[in-house]
Amino acid sequence: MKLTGVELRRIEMPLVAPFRTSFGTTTVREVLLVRAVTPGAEGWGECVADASPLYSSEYVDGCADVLRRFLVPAIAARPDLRPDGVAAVLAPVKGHRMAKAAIEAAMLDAQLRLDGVSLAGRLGAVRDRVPCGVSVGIMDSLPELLDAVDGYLDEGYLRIKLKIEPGWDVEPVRAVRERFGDDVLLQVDANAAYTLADARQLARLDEFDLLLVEQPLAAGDLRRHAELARLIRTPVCLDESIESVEDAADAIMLGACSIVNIKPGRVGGYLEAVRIHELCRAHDVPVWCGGMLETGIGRAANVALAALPGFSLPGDTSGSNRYYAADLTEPFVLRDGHLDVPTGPGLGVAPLPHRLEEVTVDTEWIRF
Ligand code: OSB
Ligand code: MG
Repeated sequence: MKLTGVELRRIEMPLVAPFRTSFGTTTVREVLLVRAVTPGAEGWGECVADASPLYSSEYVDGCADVLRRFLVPAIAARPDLRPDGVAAVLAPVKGHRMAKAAIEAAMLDAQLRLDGVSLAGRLGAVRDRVPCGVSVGIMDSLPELLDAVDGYLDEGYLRIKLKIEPGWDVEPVRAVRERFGDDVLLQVDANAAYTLADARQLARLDEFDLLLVEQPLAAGDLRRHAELARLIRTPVCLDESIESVEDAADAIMLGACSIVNIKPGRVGGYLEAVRIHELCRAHDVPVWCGGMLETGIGRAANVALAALPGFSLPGDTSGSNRYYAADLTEPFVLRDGHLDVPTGPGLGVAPLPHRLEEVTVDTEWIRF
């Protein structure tokens, strides 16, 4: 494809409420957007890295730096490169998957707009709407948590995920079960806050019939996840541990997980995400689409991915209003617990120009 240049744009999006996990609290989402410009169309990619390297080693300034110095120049040197060749051209640069995913997504969006094809169609979607869950942060008290969950269930969310950490695990799960009953689809996410020495504490969650426990142990620790999976009844799901299709294959073989959270940014892009989906499907391992507090740009692509056949569990693909009073795009609105999959070319959505202006803090144009 003929790129005339790439824009790196920094925006700041205030969340409707602080989001607390075992690794930190986010109140303003600092997002790096990548815009790929061709003579006939432009495409957008949202980099999911956070401002600080706490969820993973990547962070916004680091992503902008590696894009500017290494990734964008490597792409500029290959004038006829198509989106499905991006990963191979960027492979000599080690790691930096979130940065790679963002430029690949922007090029995919531009190419698909030129071709008049939706991202959902390109990836192999089989549904026109996807069932949605919501990720509920750690709160200061149980009453606050119950209020938040009550509100989300009222809105129609089909599955609740509670963030947990040592000291905030069995009690919040028990409180939600007692108040809302056993029929609520409920799962927890520890973001690697436990060690294998906590196996007995994690086994106390067994009685609550959770769908899964997400990433209880450290990202690099597949072996201990496999041990833990034998010590508890709740199915283990991996998030941070899975950065590639090879990681997913290893985790499945070792018995380190029986469910996979697929986040396109974490694994280096939507095309790698599809490969992980295919591998898991071949092994009867359910997958679901994770989230990183995306704006409408990243959300549109996640919803397209979540419409693939192996995504058999509700994802962290919540409506725009769960995150932002005003989204960057036309808002995604929950209807009957589902979000519609965009049907237009590429992402099917684009930033609203006035909104984009309001939230932009920096832009940088790299001419090819
Ligand atoms: O671990 O899934 C996670 C948000 C930021 C970083 C990591 C995670 C999350 C979430 C929220 O759980 C998912 C979402 O609603 O976007
Ligand atoms: Mg997670």
